[in-house]
Amino acid sequence: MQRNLSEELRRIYNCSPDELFLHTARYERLVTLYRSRFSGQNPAFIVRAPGRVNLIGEHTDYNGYPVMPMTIDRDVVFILGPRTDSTIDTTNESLSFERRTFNARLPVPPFEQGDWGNYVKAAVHGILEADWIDAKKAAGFQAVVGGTIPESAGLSSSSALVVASALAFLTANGKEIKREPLAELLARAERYVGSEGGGMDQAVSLLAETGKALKIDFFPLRTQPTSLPKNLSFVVCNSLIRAPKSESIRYAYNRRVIECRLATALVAKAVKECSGKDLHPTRLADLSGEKLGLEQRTIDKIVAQAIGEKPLSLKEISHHLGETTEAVQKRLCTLRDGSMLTEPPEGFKIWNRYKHVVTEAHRVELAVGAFAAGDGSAVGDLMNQSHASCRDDYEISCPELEALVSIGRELGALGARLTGAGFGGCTVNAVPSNQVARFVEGVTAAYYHGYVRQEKERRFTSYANLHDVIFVCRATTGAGAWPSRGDR
Ligand code: NG1
Repeated sequence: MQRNLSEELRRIYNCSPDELFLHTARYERLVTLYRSRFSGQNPAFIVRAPGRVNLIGEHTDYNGYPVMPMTIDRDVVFILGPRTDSTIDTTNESLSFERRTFNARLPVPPFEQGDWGNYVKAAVHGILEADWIDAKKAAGFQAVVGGTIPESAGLSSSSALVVASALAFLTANGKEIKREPLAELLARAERYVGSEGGGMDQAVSLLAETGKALKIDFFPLRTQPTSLPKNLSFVVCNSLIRAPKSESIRYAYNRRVIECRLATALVAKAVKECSGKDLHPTRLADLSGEKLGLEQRTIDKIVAQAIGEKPLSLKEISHHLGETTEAVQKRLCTLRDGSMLTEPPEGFKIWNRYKHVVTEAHRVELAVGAFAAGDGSAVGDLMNQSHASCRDDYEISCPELEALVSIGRELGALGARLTGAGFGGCTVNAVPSNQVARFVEGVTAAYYHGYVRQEKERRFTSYANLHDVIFVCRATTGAGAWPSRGDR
């Protein structure tokens, strides 16, 4: 009995016997919790979805350009049983998340903004809307949910919750869906919570392979497992600045999505005026040098000449596009919930966002080569360039991330950069494996025991265990579901 669970976990985490012991104890604790919260019943299934760290390719996914993340050994786990009615009843291991119950029937109205239950609803709503499960007959499920991915830290805890919820709902209904279409559906489904995210997180959580990074291309989704350079480790350091996608950060994230949409329209117009090509792009990658049969440099020059490098007001953008401001707002600035993104007072920074996306996409392609060649120092250089572009052109860094990146480089990281959406969250550092212990010690002294204690007026999140804020990434398998019968 015990062997079944441990064997499954050994396959997933590919870890030492000591760590396996801890993983097994965690799952057993969740199973016990299930029994105590659901009047002694035994669970039928276990579902697990990992978080991720993005190595390179930031804010490229929603533009149709590639990314290169890897999973981490932190995840969301559901211990569940199907129900005979349509109720979905989820209770969290952590008491800071209240129990959430709803009906697996359309429509699925959201809980209040920011509620954790909305990520469960996002998955269920997406699957029902796609008609993958008959909305009139869908069975609900009851589950205990446990998570070890730091929240609001750019490590994709929200998407792991969406992926796990989807697998729980599908499993409870005896339904299997291929990974690629599921990842594509869940990328759209997660927008239910109000941010206009891309598809990286759901794809890597579902399609990752043990010990490998995953190069992901979009529209259509394609993945390529990529070996990591030998003797190179990736260390995540949490800045302890929370970056939740609510309020100001959601605006900042959505603003960049809209700036890229505006850039797409402006670039298409500029290329048309120059070459006569009538283009109907959906996203920036539809206008890449490769797609247009032109040198990227040529396109960049056309764009710079046509729109300039300064921020543009909505009025100026409308003028370039030959449309009224109302028409541009409606066509390009409308968010999923139907609201309009308000114009930033300093204007839309079209050129800078465009420049970041195009150069970052190129860096991902170069990184594929550097990974294949096992060239750690080339990987590090590309990560450093990526960080500079994220900071200067995409403007998603903050003083704490800057401090942490500098500390990382001073302590021997070949590359150090912010990872994920930015505005706080984590850095990822490429460190020679034989220097990891020294690196972790150094960052702990300089950042967690130094910077964080000195900068008292900043709002750092507290932590119980240093291993949760600075750790080496270990790529686990992608998400999965399995029967828990043998684990009773
Ligand atoms: P995180 O770091 O999980 O907030 C977000 C988006 C990704 C991607 C990155 C930036 C969601 C669910 N995820 O990730 O798709 O755009 O930012 O590269 O919105």
